[in-house]
Amino acid sequence: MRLSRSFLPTLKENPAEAQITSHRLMLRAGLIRQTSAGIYAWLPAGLRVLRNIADIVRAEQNAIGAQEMLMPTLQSSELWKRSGRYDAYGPEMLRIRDRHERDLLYGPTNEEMVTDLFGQVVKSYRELPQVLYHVQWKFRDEVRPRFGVMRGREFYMKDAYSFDADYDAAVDSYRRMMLAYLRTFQRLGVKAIPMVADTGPIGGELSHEFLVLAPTGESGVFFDGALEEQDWLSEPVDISDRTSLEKFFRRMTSFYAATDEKHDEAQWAKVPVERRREGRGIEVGHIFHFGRKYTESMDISVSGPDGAPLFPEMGSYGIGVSRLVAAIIEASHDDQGIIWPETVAPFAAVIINLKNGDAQCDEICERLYAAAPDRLLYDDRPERAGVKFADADLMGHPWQVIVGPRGAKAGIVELKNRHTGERSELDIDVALARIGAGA
Ligand code: 5CA
Repeated sequence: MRLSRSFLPTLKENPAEAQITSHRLMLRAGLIRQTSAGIYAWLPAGLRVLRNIADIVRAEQNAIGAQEMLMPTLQSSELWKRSGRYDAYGPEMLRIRDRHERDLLYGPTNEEMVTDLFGQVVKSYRELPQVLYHVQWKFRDEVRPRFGVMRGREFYMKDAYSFDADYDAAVDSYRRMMLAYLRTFQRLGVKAIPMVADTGPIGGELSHEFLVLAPTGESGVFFDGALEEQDWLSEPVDISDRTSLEKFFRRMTSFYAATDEKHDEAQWAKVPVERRREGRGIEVGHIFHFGRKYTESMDISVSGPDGAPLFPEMGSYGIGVSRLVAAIIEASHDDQGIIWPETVAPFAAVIINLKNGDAQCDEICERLYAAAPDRLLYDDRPERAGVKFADADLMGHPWQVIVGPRGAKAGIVELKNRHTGERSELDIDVALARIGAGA
């Protein structure tokens, strides 16, 4: 994308309405704009980040055999009356009436709808397990939407739902999902710590939250620092084998981690002092096992091995995709701006032309840009170098390729790494290879 023609409105000043860093930086870097309270438009750069996150989430869901579908945002009230949650959900649910006086709602979550669809399709226990997911907008009429997309009213969520024949199989599904989550967050470049959690209005008895550490987080957290050092991507787990899943889960849960609601001083005391980590965290994911709560209340069964009706055991598994954009920024920024992990960055690199109109600079920049125009941002604006550097740091591109007249004569560009601040002078092709845009 050429910056001179793009819709990437950066702001020099801090917007007055933004109280936390991620909200300020998301507005200043031109990622989002508020359209009404707690509701945001995603501008081109913001949408790129949102998509990159969702794609990694999808890849790890698919890797454990979850199947993607897409359910609508509007749901019939009838579905929610069957589970008993239509009244129970309260004022957070946005209720809508259509021209035929039918009651609809904007989905805050999808347990009812997915259970109903499952019941229409799956007839026998032999077809289990099934894990279904979608990535879709949700709406919760929060009393106090705040901190930008961190606590919005409309937000983007991946929600998955598992259906199993019995409790043990449901626990396997839960553990597979736990692994998928750990791998997802690691690939996203954030440390999200799994913690035993309360189940709240979703219900159920087994639940973990995933929290990203940040001083602005809403929950107090206590955990064993060893959890931050684990490499879940190379954890040897055979996801089709119960014993292997159990071994992984035992190892993971052997490290102490709890939010202030569940904190246990006696267990905490057993964590070696030098490994104790205390702070605040942002909830970016939440997984639940709740058994037959919905299949029974909605009367959805399949035929069991003995021919009698069997009510599948369920779990539901959420990731706050739009909240993650903010959480990643909270965890990865400096005074100059955002520092995107490479896997989620809107652009792999920005090309900074220090002298627009200089034949050699222009030629080199065009050549660099042509290598991957979809993934590179070319700052071709007739601005001062200082403005370009400041915007590049603010937007947080992992790499800056700086092209000035002196280097251009020798076919050399400067490469700056946003994360480490390291600079090196390189041949054009070497620089392209370094930013992952080489031939
Ligand atoms: N049905 C279950 C799991 S699919 C569920 O809805 N879980 S949840 O309520 O915990 O939401 C899942 C994730 O969505 C949360 O962990 C959080 O990251 C995100 N989320 C929840 N509310 C908001 C909100 N108001 N703004 C932004 N993200 C939110």
